[in-house]
Amino acid sequence: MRTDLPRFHAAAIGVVAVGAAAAAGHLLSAFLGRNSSPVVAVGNTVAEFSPSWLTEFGKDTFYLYDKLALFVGMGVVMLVLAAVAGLVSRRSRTPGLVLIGVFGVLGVVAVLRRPDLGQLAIVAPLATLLVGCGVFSWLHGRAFQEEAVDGGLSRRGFLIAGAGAGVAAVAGEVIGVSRDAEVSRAAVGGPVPARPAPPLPADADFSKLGTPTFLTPNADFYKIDTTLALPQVRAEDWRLRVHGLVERELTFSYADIRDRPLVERAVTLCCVSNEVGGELISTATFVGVDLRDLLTEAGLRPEAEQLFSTSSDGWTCGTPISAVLDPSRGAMLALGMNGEPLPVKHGFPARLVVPGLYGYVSATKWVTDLEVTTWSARRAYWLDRGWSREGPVKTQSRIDVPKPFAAQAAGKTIVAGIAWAQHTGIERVEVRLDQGPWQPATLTAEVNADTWRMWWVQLDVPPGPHQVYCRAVDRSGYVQTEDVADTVPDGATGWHSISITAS
Ligand SMILES: Nc1nc2c(c(=O)[nH]1)N[C@H]1C(S)=C(S)[C@@H](COP(=O)(O)O)O[C@H]1N2
Ligand SMILES: [Mo]
Repeated sequence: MRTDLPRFHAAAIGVVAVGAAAAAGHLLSAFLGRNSSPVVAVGNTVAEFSPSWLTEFGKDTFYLYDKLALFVGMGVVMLVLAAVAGLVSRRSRTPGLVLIGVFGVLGVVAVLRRPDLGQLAIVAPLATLLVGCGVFSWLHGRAFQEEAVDGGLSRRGFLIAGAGAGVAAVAGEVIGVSRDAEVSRAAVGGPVPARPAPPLPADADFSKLGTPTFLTPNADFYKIDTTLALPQVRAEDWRLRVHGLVERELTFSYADIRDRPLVERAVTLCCVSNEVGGELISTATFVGVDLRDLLTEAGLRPEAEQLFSTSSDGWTCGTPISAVLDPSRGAMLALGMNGEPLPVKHGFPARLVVPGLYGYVSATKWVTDLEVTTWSARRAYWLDRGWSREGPVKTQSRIDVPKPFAAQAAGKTIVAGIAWAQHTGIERVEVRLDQGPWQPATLTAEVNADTWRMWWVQLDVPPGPHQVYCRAVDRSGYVQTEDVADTVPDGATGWHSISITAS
């Protein structure tokens, strides 16, 4: 009779046990809050503690798939560690149990660190810990019995544990996604503005020429955030606390905000990570209340410098109080977007929108806490990762038509695109063929200074290869600079240009 397990068999026991453990936690997280899934919580913690060079590398290398890359990387590490737990247990189950116990405790700690979970959430990683140790012990025991009988693999045990894990993981994903915030979102209905935005002029875009539509459909609106699993905040559970350098602390429920007279404004949001010519810009009508009113009701103290906002998942953002109070800017606490409640991925139940500032210093999604404070007292999330404290949106323009490297017929050619200078407004856009003169483009009607404008121009293009450039001039008289700046620390600059070949 053998006294130790074959290597492959031992490793497989570790892998199946850890897989079943992770799946069990994931299934429970569907009921306890998505972020209580130990795998998600460990991923969040890894992302949080990663040095900024690593997260920047991840973003540069994997672009919008950096989170997927993180999960795949975690999966590989888990697989290896699980196999190791099996391999060190070829004789006795104790070493593997200890290792799995240690992973389990790390999962518990990662979930405990989440700021957005109730106390019950601890059940998910505890289940992971128990299932991991239990399945490991069980498979290990069976393996020894069966080894004694025929020296073969414990196929039935693997089948049961493996199938159970698969079903639990898929069910956890499906149930988790379908519950929570989506249900609540469907129940609240679209917030109705007492002061709707003025109707859009008929010529608000040149989408027939290939520019974006003036309003970006919610499904196409660019999305940027640090979360791995979308925060699931139900409107009925949501509270907004206003505190810090104020005369009186205030707390609002969803109904408190929704029942106030709501205002609707069209605003173009833009990400500081948007490269010249990039796609991280979109426009929507937002419905909400003036942030200024909430702060005024709380009574601002004169030392106030920064509105420090926190989301349900612990992301933080610092906005200058001056921008929040500026009546011409219309900073909002928004509940609605393009006639619907905010989509979950855009911050349901509530987010901040402050026209003229990049999202990372203004647009907190799933916002639950507003602290009025000073710059020195609080440092927001991206500040310690190389981005600057203030982020006014830089005046920019982009060519959308023709597409780069398009083969063109020589002769009259339509060039069209977008330009933006939120809070200042676009004065004009100019387009240049190679080193020729700048030619003024035709602009769409201005909806308001906080939204993008579309433009088009007709160029006479001789045969051969060409470069087409555009630049915007804003209402302050500023001419968009040719100087190229990286997105870090406060937004890219430079002219967008495309190569075309006419024949
Ligand atoms: N809670 C939370 N809010 C957030 C972020 C985040 O990571 N977490 N990212 C900000 C950034 S960098 C941008 S550009 C905008 C993007 O908003 P959108 O995803 O609705 O387009 O959200 C902002 N609000
Ligand atoms: Mo951003």
